[in-house]
Amino acid sequence: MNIADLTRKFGGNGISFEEFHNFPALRIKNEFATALVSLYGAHVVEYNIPDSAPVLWMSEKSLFTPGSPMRGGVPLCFPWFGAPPEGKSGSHGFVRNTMWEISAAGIAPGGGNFAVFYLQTDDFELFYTVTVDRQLTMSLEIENRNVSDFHFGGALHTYFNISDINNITVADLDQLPYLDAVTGENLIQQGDLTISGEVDRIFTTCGSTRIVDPGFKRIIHIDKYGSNSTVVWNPWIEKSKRMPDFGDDEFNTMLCVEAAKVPRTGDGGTVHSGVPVELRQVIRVESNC
Ligand code: TA6
Repeated sequence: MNIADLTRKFGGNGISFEEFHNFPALRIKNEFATALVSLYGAHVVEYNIPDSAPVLWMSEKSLFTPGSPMRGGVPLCFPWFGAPPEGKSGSHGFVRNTMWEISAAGIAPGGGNFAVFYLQTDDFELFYTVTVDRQLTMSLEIENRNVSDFHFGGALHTYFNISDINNITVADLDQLPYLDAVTGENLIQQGDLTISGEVDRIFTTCGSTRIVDPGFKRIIHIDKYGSNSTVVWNPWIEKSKRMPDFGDDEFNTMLCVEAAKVPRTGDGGTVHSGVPVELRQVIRVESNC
């Protein structure tokens, strides 16, 4: 469906459509915030609130081509997290490299706006609801199209825009167990997490996390539902250089904090026939001058 048809069907009341690097994208703009969601990957590429720096980060070297994931915003990792299973290809699944449809969009209960993105395969149906009001809520509902159980991994792989990687802390992880995916060690977090090298940690927790950013005078609250794994990732210097869609110095202003389902650490997802499963992340920005 082209932008004119999308506009006719879903536009109005804070919802409009525009092109984002050759893909149609849905824009939500209301009293609380503005957000942009590409139909390619149902990928939230922008989330801005008044009087604050952009909340999400996008690499200046990101690809915007069919078959390649975008480097930034909120890539949807599904139906696997990380390396592909036997006989499959592509890191983090394929739904982020696929065109989605829109099934609904409008005014959300209590104000703000929502949009529902839809994708169906032989094995599953996905309903991804993005709601923009005083916070950004991203809810992925997974339905099993077959009788036998469907097992998955996944993540709302959120790239946050930060003022300076040397000056932020990630709070509420103290004493939590984590797999250090850089070293392969299973460790316990000591105090708030600060970043001074490559960090790729899968924390076992169903709890909330905060990014405390004095440079932007804000705290980003990250709540979640349906996940017992929180991934924190910054590639630092050497890995940044190895990624062609990532600027060598861009690690300084980004941090991934992700609500995830990670089979590798015992938190794989299972969808029984007729019983939908939800993975949700809620982002709320608190300005602290
Ligand atoms: O979420 C952390 C991670 O799994 C890292 O290991 C790193 O590979 C990152 O995802 C980016 O993955 P991608 O496939 O998007 O390049």
